[in-house]
Amino acid sequence: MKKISLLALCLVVSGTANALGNEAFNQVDEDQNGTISVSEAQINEALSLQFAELDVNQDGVLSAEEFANFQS
Ligand SMILES: [Ca+2]
Repeated sequence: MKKISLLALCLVVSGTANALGNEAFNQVDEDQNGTISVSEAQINEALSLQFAELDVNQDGVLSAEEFANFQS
């Protein structure tokens, strides 16, 4: 629960600070493979709900660029 709260905070701040945005991305990208899968996105409800919309190229995973469009 503490981990999710910290993540939410990072996501809120990510709109104005790119470094923190990258930190949020790395936290969601649990296996650190550079993309966020559907299961990884489930750590954050808002992210999970927006997943299909954020996946612009429809490849089933979110890149850092696609994740940057996430609005928490
Ligand atoms: Ca990943």
